[in-house]
Amino acid sequence: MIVGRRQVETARQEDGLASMAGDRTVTVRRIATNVGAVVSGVDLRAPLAAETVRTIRQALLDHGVVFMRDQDISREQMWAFAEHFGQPQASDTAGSAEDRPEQVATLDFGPQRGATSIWHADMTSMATPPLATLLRAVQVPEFGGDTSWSSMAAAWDALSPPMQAMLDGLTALHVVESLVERLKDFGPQYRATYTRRNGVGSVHPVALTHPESGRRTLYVNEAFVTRIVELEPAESAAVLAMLFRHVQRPEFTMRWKWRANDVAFWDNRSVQHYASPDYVGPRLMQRFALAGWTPGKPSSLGGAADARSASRTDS
Ligand SMILES: O=C(O)CCC(=O)C(=O)O
Repeated sequence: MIVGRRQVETARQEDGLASMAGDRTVTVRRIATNVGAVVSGVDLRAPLAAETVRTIRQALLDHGVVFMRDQDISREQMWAFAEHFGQPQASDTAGSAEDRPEQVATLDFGPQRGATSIWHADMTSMATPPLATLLRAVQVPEFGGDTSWSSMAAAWDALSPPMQAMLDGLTALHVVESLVERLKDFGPQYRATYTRRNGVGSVHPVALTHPESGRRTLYVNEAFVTRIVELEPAESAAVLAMLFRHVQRPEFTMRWKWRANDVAFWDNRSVQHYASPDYVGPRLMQRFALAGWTPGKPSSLGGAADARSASRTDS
């Protein structure tokens, strides 16, 4: 179900003209009903006009994930783009404000690819999971290796009012251990680094009000959630099985077929994603995230960046 306000916003954007940046027209085009938009007319090799940053930020809030094609950019240029929206970190779990773009790895998940072929928001086992994530395709297979995203606001809206009332106010336990298992041989090393800094898990609300869009969203994912705390184990297992299936409904989702130099940028507060492991040959991606937010608490895209530029101005 799409609420009226969103339909109006969407119609406004569908005329394609979002803003002018220098002599370029920046356009935002939806690619599915509930999630995903392509932003065109942006060149991430050049400094971005403030209006372009605002357009991309709004597109991310409206659509959960945005894509920019043909971005043959360096790590430094991708990092500089990300800094408009928050504090980039090279590692979700061990990163800090001291991280630098040269630490961003070019990865082929290879034998660990099963780790991301499950519906998830990134690292929700942390007390402060990443706010948003960026992924750039460096080399893609001829076919396969698509990534899908699902709108957690659409998933919430489609639940019946009695089910929403039951879930409202409940909390869920998110743990890292099932990711450790999916990482296979790499798992034990990952567990050691992760738990030293982050413990083993966190409890977050089952449903959240998105701190910027104001939409209610479902915040449980199959990769990390093992238990709804307030329910009996058997009740919890049954409800979670229903919800993990529910978020996959095709009408909440979109699927992206990668080309080299595509950049995807998603809001971990409002979407889940799934990487299809159905490819042969190399699939090389560069990936990093924006420093975390506390689910259920205020947070904003651009909040950290705005604060940093304000403090630079003040001094
Ligand atoms: O490789 C992909 O398409 C997505 C990987 C993923 O799940 C992630 O970066 O969090």
